[in-house]
Amino acid sequence: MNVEQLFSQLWHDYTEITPQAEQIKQLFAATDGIVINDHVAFRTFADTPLQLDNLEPLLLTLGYERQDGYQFEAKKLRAYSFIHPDSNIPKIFCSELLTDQLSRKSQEIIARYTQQIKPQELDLSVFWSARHWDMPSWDDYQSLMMETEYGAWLLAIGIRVNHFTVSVNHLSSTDSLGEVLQRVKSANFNINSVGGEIKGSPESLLEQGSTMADRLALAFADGDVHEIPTCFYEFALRHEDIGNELYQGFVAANADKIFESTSAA
Ligand code: OOG
Ligand code: NI
Repeated sequence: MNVEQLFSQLWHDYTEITPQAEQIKQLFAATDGIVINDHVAFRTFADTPLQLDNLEPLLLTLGYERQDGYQFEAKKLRAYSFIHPDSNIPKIFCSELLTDQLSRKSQEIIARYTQQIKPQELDLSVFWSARHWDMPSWDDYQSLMMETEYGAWLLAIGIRVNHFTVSVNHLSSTDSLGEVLQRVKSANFNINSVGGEIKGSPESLLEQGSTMADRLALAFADGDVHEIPTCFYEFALRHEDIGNELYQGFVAANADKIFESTSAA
């Protein structure tokens, strides 16, 4: 599978539970033609066969290079970003939940599910493999939600793309992230306003905004059906660094707030 086929598979998997992304993409395609993807993101559980260190080699095989590492102490996450030497290929942001830092109760809940992950030789299909464990009970989901929204999300959704990202730099109709977000709002989609709708500034070289995740009714293990957040769509505007190159990195302070796009509010 080449990188192009991978991203087409990922888009298919993502839009299946994130119909807003296809609608918003069409909105911009209508005025801008082609919509370029800046990056995608994945989430996983540390200390399992699906941990970040086991996913990384799959990306390296595709020619990606590890770009940087990030810590999110309050959220108990760590992450790596990956960049491809071919600048037309989207970047990848991959985080993992450091479960050993959670309360014993949360650790026990997560372990009951992650113990079901089979030891396996991973291939690229892991990136759209979703849950490797039974659907959680609503009780477990809610209990986890009180301590780690990321953990609850990951337990219900599993390993699959968490968001695609419109590259605002490549839009022909505007060079303003504020205008982009306004247009998305006018089409009746909710924007993540944690810390302000625009995360970052021209000075930090990366401005980002995102929708609030779509919501999908899912049947939990006890048979109850509940609507929960799935995935969201992001918009990124990159600025030139001192070498007059568009900054290609991520900004941890922005990311910390983008994570909140899957929270319920
Ligand atoms: C990833 C959040 C970070 C970015 O662009 O900084 C991110 C996530 O929600 O899993 O995507
Ligand atoms: Ni992102």
